[in-house]
Amino acid sequence: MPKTAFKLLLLFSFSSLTFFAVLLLHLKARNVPAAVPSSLVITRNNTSVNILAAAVRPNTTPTPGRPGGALGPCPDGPPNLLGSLYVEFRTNRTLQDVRNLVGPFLQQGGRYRPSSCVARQKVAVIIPFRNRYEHLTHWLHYVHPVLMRQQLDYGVYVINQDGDGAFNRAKLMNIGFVEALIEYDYDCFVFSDVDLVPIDDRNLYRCSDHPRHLSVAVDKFNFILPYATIFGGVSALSKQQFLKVNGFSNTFWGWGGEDDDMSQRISYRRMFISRPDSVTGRYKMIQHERDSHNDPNPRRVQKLTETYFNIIKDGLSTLSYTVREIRKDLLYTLVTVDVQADVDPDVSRSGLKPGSNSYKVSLLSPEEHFQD
Ligand code: UDH
Ligand code: NGS
Repeated sequence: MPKTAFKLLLLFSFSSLTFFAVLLLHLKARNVPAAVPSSLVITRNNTSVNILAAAVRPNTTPTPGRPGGALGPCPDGPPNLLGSLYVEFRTNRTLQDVRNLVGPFLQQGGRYRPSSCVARQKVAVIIPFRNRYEHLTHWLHYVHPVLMRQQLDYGVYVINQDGDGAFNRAKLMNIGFVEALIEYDYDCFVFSDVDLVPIDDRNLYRCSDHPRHLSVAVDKFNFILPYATIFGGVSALSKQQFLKVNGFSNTFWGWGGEDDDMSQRISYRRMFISRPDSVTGRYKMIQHERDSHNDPNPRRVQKLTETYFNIIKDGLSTLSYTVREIRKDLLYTLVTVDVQADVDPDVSRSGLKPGSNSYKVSLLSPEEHFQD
């Protein structure tokens, strides 16, 4: 081989190697697992709040049940589980029926903790919500007893989007995380659609080493996981895991994609999705038509190509909302919020309705809602 050609080949190999080394270093630098922040400022009611500061929590945190001082920890495997459950939605049960049935075991706000042992985890169950009281009634009827048998120290938070603007499931869940944390020192957050009821109580509403997808086998999908990375429906993240991914994106308006965005956040932060097996992870979904103001977001697929660059720019760290009302029912805490659809440029980009906050249908109480 002539000397010049050899030199050229050497130069080419060297520059290629340098290029790939730099590229690798660059990707690695962007992809380092983020440290969990020690302070996190969000905007709540136009005021900056550091939600990780202990001072945020009132001294009088509700502590339902007997004082836990003398009690031992609950067993890792709750002893009173039933396994497979019978679930039926074709009944005209009312919220009052459910209050009568499970209310005696609960503290105001849908709070519970076992009286015979100290729960292994403090779990906030967060439900993104608007105008689905009938579904909520079924959910409360079936899920409260499951959570009690699972011996959790838990609270149920229904995060109700005020007004008729484009629905934002993910932002409501971020708000639920903050509102629950302001109230009590939760260490695990289960995010659940209101229309999904587990039909096996061995599916523990707890957090594990990695973010957990719980609604693995839904009747609507013939009890088959529709795709490997799905993270929608019901999922659980510990406080640390949720902080590590900066929560959900706030900018998915309308239906679809926000759960896939979270799934990508998890993998970009070097975590995996854990799941129960497909028998334990069975769910029944309450059938329904598409809600108004929750049309598929036409930008959702494009947005998923941007997750990587948006994790730190869009999430808990940029969360801003206004609390309209906090109402304590015996069965749940209802937090009605303005998610500020009218000031988010992503809403108009999506072509969805910014909506108004003067349309107060979502502020109707369940009783009012059921009146003909
Ligand atoms: N949600 C509400 N109110 C709304 C929209 C959504 O409470 O107006 C909440 C609720 O917790 C629900 C979750 O957001 O379970 C997810 O929304 P969804 O149930 O609309 O999403 P899903 O993917 O259904 O289950 C999409 C519409 C399917 C139409 C099928 C027509 N046959
Ligand atoms: C995917 C959506 C997810 C959704 C999943 C299941 O296509 O947000 O379907 O939806 N992703 C995108 O649209 C990018 S379901 O059939 O349960 O309504 O969760």
